[in-house]
Amino acid sequence: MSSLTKLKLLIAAPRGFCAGVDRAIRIVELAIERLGAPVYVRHEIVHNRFVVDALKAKGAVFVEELEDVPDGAPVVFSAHGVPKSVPAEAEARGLDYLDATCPLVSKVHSQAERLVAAGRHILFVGHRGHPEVIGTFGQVPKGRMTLVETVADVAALAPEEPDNLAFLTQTTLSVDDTAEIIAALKRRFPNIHGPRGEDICYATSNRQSAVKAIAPLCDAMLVIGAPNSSNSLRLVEAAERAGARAMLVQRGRDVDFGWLEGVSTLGLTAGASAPELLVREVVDRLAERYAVDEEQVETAREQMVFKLPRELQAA
Ligand code: 0CM
Ligand code: SF4
Repeated sequence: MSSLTKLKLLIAAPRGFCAGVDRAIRIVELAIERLGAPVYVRHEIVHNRFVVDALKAKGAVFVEELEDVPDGAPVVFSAHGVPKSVPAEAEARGLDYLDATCPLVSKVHSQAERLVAAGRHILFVGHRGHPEVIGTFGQVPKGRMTLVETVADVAALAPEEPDNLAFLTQTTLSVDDTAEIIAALKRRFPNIHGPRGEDICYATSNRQSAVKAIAPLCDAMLVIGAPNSSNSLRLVEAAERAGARAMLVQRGRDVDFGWLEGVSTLGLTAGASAPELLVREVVDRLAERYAVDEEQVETAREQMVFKLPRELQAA
């Protein structure tokens, strides 16, 4: 008989890769197949080191700026999107580029352009410094968009034309925090124009809902994801707010058995950029110390698939 302590493991579904991540990785793989290595990628294609390392092994070279791409080399832009200046510079240099921006991020880009063309000033709800925020700000001329990170920021706004505002949001925010910020915006600026809800994507909101369903049943929760992955960090917060201790881990060896002391029911999920093989790795690591009883808790089914860019569709 096994002497291992029992551990009930509730695994969230949906978890892990979303349609935008699948598409972005496929774009890099196909570019390497079609054009040959090396294919340059501007910024981590998605925020996950294991995805990045796997693509490096296939011939991708990751750089932060376009100026680090040599003349004549093909380049892919990451799923998070880029300011308009980036494809413009690539064109000016005659670089062959592919855009792996998630279509749900591109949708926000076009809304931003349209709103500014209609003369509105945009209040953009997002996290300062995140590449998606930098990319979306880069769709419109300087001064036409203002960042709002918190409810307190809303109170401090002093727009020139308070009746001519619109709001948009980053795709990977906390559903609950964003609802509060939008409510504050609508209270202060009753004529503000905005999307029906917000621009948080289906994958972000489904993964948060799954965590909220599981966390109250758990003593603790592990979220697989990278420290620079916004959607993964939001899952840690969602679990904590739902009453579970929560921790972000990048892979199996990050599991801290000391931290798990006294835990009899553990929740497990993965951010939109974390591959499923890491979920298996974490479960295997847990099985070194516990008699793990796995159960999948499904709160939604996802069937979203995004088309590849036209240049790659024939492949
Ligand atoms: O935006 P975030 O930091 O969550 O990016 P990610 O690469 O972890 O997840 C997928 C995406 C996008 C856009
Ligand atoms: Fe697109 Fe959402 Fe996935 Fe980001 S998390 S790549 S916005 S589907």
